[in-house]
Amino acid sequence: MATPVSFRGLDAVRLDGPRGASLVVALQGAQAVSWVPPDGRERLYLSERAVRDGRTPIRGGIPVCFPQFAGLGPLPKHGFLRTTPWRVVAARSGPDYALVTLETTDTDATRTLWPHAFRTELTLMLEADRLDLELCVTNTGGVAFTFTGALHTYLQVADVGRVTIDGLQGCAYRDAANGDRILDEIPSTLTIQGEVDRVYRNVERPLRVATDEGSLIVGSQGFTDVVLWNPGAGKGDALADLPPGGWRRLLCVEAACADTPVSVAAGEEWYGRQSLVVA
Ligand code: TA6
Repeated sequence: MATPVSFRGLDAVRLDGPRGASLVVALQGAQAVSWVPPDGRERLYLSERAVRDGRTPIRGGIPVCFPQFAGLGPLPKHGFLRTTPWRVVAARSGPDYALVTLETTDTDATRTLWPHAFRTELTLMLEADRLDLELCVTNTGGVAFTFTGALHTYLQVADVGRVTIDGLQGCAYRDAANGDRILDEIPSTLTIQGEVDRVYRNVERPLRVATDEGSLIVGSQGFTDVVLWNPGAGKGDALADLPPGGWRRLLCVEAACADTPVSVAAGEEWYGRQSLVVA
């Protein structure tokens, strides 16, 4: 059962899962804005300065970026789905799970920006210590299209400088904070010191994101890339929708198709998934 709620000023639905786990999903963008597993600790960062006007991107949670990742094309940054209203099309639960599916389709406004017919569905499945998000993109038109995109997950951390990330060894990355240089010298355990904005390519293993308070295993399927983003102090404090020092409390670990666009033939579907597991 997905219960309509107002969450910090956002129109949303709430899922109550096993052992007290909960999830809140804003209707704008089908954006998860709160995930609390049974231990009671919020795992998603949502800025207290996030704009809640129904049309500005919401800073935090899990934005759905489509059909363009970041500024990799002529569309608004990260595409238009994160500023689009979605609707709930299914919700159900059992003893071990609760799930909700939201959908949006092309409109006159989206076709003005991007001349394609599509349906996107996001299914969010909550288990006791696990959250899965599955994005399904259907080409409902008569010609193939390509897209880039991401599930732009903002994890909440006590101090980003104390986080370690394992699992990216061997993956080359494009360093967007460093002139888009392609680099491949990656230590087995990564830490975040200063601004980080990297697209790791062809990531096949799940990552372990460890904080002082515990770890998350972050996996994906369908998405080829993993993006790590933290704006650091300079850029973070310049963002109007982040509070001073807010950058310290977030780390984006994104399941993305950024550097290799996805092609979807007429009438076909594409699926991508990100899984977050409390470890
Ligand atoms: O995914 C990383 C990134 O593209 C960064 O370059 C950074 O700008 C971030 O997304 C947030 O973008 P936004 O448009 O939400 O400010």
